[in-house]
Amino acid sequence: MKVYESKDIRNVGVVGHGDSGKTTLTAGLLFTAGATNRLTCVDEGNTVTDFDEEEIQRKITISTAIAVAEWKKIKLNILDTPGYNIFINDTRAALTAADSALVLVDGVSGVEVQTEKVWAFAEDFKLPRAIVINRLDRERADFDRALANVQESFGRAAVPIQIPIGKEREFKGVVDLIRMKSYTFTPDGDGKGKEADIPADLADAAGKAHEALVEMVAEGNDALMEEFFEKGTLPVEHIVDGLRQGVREMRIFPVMCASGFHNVGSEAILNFVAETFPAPTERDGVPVLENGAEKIHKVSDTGPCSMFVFKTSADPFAGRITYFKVYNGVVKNDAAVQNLTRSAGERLAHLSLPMGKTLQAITELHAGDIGAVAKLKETLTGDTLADKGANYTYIPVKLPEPSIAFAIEAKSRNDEDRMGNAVHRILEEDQSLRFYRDPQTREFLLAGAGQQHVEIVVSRLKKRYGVDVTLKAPKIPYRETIRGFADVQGRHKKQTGGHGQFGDCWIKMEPLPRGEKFQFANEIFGGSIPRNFIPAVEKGIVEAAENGFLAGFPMVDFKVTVYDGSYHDVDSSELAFKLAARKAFKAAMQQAKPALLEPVMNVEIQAPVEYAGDLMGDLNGRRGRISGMETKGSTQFIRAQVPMAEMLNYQSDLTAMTQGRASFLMEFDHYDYVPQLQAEKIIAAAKAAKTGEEEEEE
Ligand SMILES: Nc1nc2c(ncn2[C@@H]2O[C@H](COP(=O)(O)OP(=O)(O)O)[C@@H](O)[C@H]2O)c(=O)[nH]1
Ligand SMILES: [Mg+2]
Repeated sequence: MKVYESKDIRNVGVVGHGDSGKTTLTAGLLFTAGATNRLTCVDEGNTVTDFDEEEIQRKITISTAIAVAEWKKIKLNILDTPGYNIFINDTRAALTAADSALVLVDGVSGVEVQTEKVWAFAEDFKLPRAIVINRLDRERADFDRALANVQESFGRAAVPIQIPIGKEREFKGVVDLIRMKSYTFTPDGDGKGKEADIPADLADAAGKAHEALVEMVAEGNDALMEEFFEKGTLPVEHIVDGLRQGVREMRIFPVMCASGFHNVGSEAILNFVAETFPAPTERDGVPVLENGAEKIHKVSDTGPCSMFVFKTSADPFAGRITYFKVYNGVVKNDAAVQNLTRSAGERLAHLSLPMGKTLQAITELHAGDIGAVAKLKETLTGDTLADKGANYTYIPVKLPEPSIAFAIEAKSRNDEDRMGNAVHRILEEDQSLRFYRDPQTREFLLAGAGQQHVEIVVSRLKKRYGVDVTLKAPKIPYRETIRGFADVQGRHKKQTGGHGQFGDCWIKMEPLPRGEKFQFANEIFGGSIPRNFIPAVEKGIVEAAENGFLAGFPMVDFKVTVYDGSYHDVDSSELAFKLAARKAFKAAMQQAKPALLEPVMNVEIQAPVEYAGDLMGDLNGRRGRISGMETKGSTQFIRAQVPMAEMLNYQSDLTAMTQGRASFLMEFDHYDYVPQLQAEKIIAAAKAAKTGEEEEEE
């Protein structure tokens, strides 16, 4: 592969809602640019960028893939990203390597929930962007309607630089509003447009759209504005220059048209990307940390090399593959570099370019370029690799915490032994997963952004590492507490042969505010219990409280005060006082109105507005309390507090209710009382489980 200089590189993120045609359009762009020798297809499972076996089987992009093409001497690194809500974190992480974004919008559905989300990511990273209204060949696809929708969401800065020729099945080309020419494409052909004059029936519409574009371009540039007032129009070169400036300043978001599937529009998109999107060195720079202070580092070819790792994949054959963007200097094959994040040395043996799953050897990579290297020992996503002299680190993206957890259970002892290791390897490539052992329920929990996310891990465990596990809903970490007061005696007395056992204590028990856990106070005066036995009393209470009273869950938010008791010179011992305290605890619980507590989650749902009513009704049924509502464009945000027990199947229920057009986030907020009806069921289930256990033990 050729080496390209920084100014000739374009890193483009292809983003959009799931099924807007990102992978398909990427395939079209690659074929048109000659990077592949045929037009590949998601439905046939042969695209460059959906190569993972889970992706092929499920026909969706799970993780960002990178492909390289050359167009007009410019190197394009295309980042094909996921668009489904539960994989959208990967898109955010991958966009750190992009310098611009193509935002795909379906010609039928218009702007969708994830379109808004990826737009916000691009906004965060200050990425210049253009919009492609795609899948225009579909029945009921409508460019004007989709455009109106785009402008409603993203403002009038979204301005067409093309309009479509033909509708639905007849969609066969575009009018270029800059050059005022038409380009028609052979459906399923080479993606190259045939230039001609604008068809007569589109002349009016094209004229108006051209004027709107020229005005928009002139608006941000005084010289162009003057020229525009004088001549009433602008020459093509000035429109191109003005557009380039407007796009970089994020004042203009050009809108284009395509059918990725039939490879209509590809050449025009490639031309636009090469001509208008910025090279990495033309952007403001990236934030870095140097000596604890944040500053902006301008991307530059000179000086020591420095790279940011934006992705890691666990290839079953090649092992770990590290994807990085060079932000400074020139990286040579076989370079020895420092991992500044982990203070470890690494060697970049077999410096490569990623082309989907294949790595192509390369001698060097210039600032701004994207590379890959296999078998680094210590390096993970978010790390900085650098040569001596570059003492700054890049700032890793913060991903949200997982919204759903499942208990995973190995099928056999053999699987159990290998499970942890295999899960950790998968975690290396996906930092939005969490794997931990619940200290209370002792279950292994695997947490991710959604059910499918976790299911994919299970499938990978089996296929890649031969580890068989099953998923179960996690046990809810209930707690027990008290709502009332108690004042009781606990007395332990046993006379067996020689030495007896004697302990006796009086305790008061009272509730504490939520979250205060446990307090113990000693108010013994006059030595009715000798001081050295007081810790045993506390220990007895703590141990008993660990196993609760109602259903075996740990007790929280209560205070115990020991205030009286008695002892025996010979028969009293620590053990005897511990047992006395246990008895006191049991007696106190009878009086103190024990209650169950359950975790309540903060839930935020994002869905198209038309589902708002149904979703609220559903939340009501889940004992949810709505805490906020907000509409942004056509998206409804609902915030609510819902008991965790009611949210175990929410992912699949939400998908079913909204045809997969909604997403949600969930995190723990607080503990609250379980209502009577549910509490009875939980207590009954705990009793049943306990008798079962005892029978088994016998
Ligand atoms: N009719 C039509 N279907 C398309 C087009 N682009 C993609 N598709 C289909 O839409 C589905 C999703 O496409 P894909 O490229 O995987 O979308 P992504 O999720 O955005 O990557 C696949 O079945 C494609 O064949 C298009 O331009 N026209
Ligand atoms: Mg895709």
